[in-house]
Amino acid sequence: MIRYCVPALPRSSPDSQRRNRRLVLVTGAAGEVAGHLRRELAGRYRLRLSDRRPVSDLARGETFVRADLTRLAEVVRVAQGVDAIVHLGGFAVEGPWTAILDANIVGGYNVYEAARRAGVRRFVFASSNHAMGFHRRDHVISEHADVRPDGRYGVSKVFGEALGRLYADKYELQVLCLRIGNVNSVPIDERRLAIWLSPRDLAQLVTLGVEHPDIRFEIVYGVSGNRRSWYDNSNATRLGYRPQDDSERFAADVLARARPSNPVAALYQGGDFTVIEQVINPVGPVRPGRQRRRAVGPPVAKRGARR
Ligand code: 15L
Repeated sequence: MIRYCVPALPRSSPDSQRRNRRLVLVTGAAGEVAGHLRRELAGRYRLRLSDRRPVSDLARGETFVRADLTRLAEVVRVAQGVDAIVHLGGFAVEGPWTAILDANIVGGYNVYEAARRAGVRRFVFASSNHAMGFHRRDHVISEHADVRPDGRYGVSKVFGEALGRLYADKYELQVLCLRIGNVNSVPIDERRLAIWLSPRDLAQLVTLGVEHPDIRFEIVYGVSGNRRSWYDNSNATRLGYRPQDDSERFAADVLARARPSNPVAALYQGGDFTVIEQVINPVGPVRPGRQRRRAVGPPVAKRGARR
């Protein structure tokens, strides 16, 4: 494996350089994570943004092409001519099976298959900490730990990683799976102190996936350099990841606001996802005139501790 370090982002450069920049397709471009990523990657790549919902605030170097991930032909069309795909699209929390099936299982397959049909060489897959959510918080896990999804959503992320392995082995797609914790400007609660991913650290990881010369198939944890992390992220370090942020500077504030939580959720890395059926995205946009609903679910059965 070649030692690699992400080159600094060129903030301004001549037109010729701008034209030569890699063209990167970002799915799920209307989402929150994409919003952070677009800001952080500004000037580094040309971005083709895609989503079912429109993205209207286009910056220089960005174009928008609408596509529905459940329609293969549409995804193949948006993947034409790109150097890399950053697949953020899909259903982003636990939810009804049909929604996850369409957006993440069918949609995930379509995006990998579109990469193959369009001859794209690089793929960054936004996996999730919820692929591993039934690991206990007092265990430190690496990318080699058994998958322990904490819901249908987590299962769909394991499926996306498995597709990545298949397309890497069979079609030589170069795949980086990021098991993303929680992307936000600041960590929002005690669990997120362990799994927080700052926007600039997200951008660094995505850049590794797009540019690292020697990636075949890799899984890393998408977290900042948090002192409270429950991940052994040495695979990311080996690839050259040098996180710039650590949630610890927010810890005192976050812990001062902490409320007692469900004891089962508090035991496992996946938190609430392990005990409730449908999770309202804690960092998602609130539509005007609508209150953010509290996540609800069936009564929680008492469980013993498990590995
Ligand atoms: C995820 O995978 C979700 O996409 C995100 O919205 C958060 O809920 C995050 O996990 C989390 O665990 O905080």
